[in-house]
Amino acid sequence: MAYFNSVSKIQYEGKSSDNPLAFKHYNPQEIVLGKTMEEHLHFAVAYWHTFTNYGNDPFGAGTAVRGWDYADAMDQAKARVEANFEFLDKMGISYYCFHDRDIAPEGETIQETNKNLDVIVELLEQGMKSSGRKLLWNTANMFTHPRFVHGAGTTCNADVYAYAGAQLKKSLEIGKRLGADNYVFWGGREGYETLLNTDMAFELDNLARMFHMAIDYAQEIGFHAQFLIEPKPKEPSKHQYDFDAATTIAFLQKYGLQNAFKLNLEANHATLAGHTFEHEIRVAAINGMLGSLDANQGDMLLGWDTDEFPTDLYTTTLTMYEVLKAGGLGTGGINFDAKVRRGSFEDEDLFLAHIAGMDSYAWGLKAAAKLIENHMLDDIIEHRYRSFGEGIGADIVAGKATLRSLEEYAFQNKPLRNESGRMERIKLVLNEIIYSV
Ligand code: XLS
Ligand code: CA
Ligand code: CA
Repeated sequence: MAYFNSVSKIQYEGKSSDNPLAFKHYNPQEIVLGKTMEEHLHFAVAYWHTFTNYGNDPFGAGTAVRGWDYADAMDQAKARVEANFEFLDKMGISYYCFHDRDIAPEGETIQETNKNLDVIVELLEQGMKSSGRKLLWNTANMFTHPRFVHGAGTTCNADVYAYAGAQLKKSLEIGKRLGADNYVFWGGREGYETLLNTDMAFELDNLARMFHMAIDYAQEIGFHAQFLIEPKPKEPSKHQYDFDAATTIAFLQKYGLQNAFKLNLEANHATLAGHTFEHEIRVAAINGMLGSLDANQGDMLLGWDTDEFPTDLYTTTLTMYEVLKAGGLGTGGINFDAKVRRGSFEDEDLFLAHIAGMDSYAWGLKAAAKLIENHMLDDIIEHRYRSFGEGIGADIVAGKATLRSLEEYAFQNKPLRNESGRMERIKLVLNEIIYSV
C-alpha cells in the first residue's frame, strides 16, 4: 500500500528551481573531491521521528495524522515498514536507522515482544532485499519503558540489568540478520539525578561489563557492525555518564573498550554539552573514534533536545569540513535524528524537512570542499604554528627539549612577540565561501 500518493520521487533540479519538492543542492551523482555526494553524505532516515512520532510534547497530544495510524499495534507496525520503504525510495535515501521499540510493539513478556520483532524484522528484511536499502544502524530502546526508571546497564536492580541484557542480545541478533553497518548504544537512562543515592563507580563498572558482554556476543554470532556510543550530557537524566566525546573516550579507555567502539555524535547533544558540533567531531577524529553523525540542530535559546532538521549552513559547512579532513565517515553516515515541528503535521512536511536537511548538508559539503581546495584554513594553521618548525620549537616537537634547555633559551631570548589570530577576517572569508556556493 502507498502512503505518500501526493508526492513523487524527489529529483535534483538545481538552484534555479522553485519547486519545493526538489533538491536545489543535493545532486547524488555530482562529484565533489573525487567522490559522489551520495558517497560523502550517506544519509539515513530515523524511523522513530519519521514514522513513530506524532508530534506529542509534554503539554499536548500528537498533531500528525498518518496513513499508518491503525488501531492494532501490529497492523500499525507492518504499515510503517511499507511507509519506510516508500519514503526512502521517494527521497532517494539509501539508509535508515531504528530502535527495536520503534519497529514493533512490546508484548506481555520478553518472549512475546521478541515474536513481534521477528514478524516485523522479516518484513524489513524482505523490503531491504527488494529495494536495496540498507540499515545504517539499529539500537535497543532501554529508556522508554518504566522498568528502566533507574537505568538499564547502570540500574540498581539486577533483574532489570538481566532484562536489558536479554533485550540487547535480541537487538544484536536483529542487527546481524539485517546486515546493519553499525550498532549504536545511547544510554538514555544511564546517568543519575543525585549522588545521595548513587554509587557512581559501581554503575560505571556495570555499564562496562554490559559493553564487554555485547562485544563477546557479537563476536560469537559473527555480527561485525561497528559499535558506536552516542554521547549526550543531560536529558533525560540530570547527569548522563556519556557526557560528551571526551568523557566517553576516557570511559572507553579506562575499561579497555577503545578498540571496539567509535562514536556516534549528535549535533544537538553537542549544543547541550556546551560544544559546537565541529568540536565534538574533532575530538573524536583526533582519537581515531569518529564513527557516524546524527545530524539535527538544537535551538540556542532552549536548554533541551529539540532535534530540529539541520538548516544552519555555518554548522553544515564546518561539520563537513571536519568530516572531509578526517577522511570521511567510514561505515558511518548522516542520520537525520530530527523531527518535524509540531506545527508541521502534514505528511508533505516529512519530505520538505528531509529536503531541507539534505540540501543544507550538500551545500555544506560544497563549501567545505572549497575550503579544502583553496587551502585557506590549512595555510592559516601552518603559518600560525610555524615557530615549531625550527630552532627551539623543532627541539620541543622532537622531544629534545628539557626545562633546562627551555630556560636557557628563554633567558637569552629577545622580547617575545605574538601575532594576531585574525579571527574576524577568517570568519568573513568563510561567509563569502558559504554564500558563493
Ligand atoms: C536521544 C538520542 C537517541 C539516539 C538513539 O536524544 O538522540 O535518539 O540517537 O537511541
Ligand atoms: Ca541521536
Ligand atoms: Ca537528540
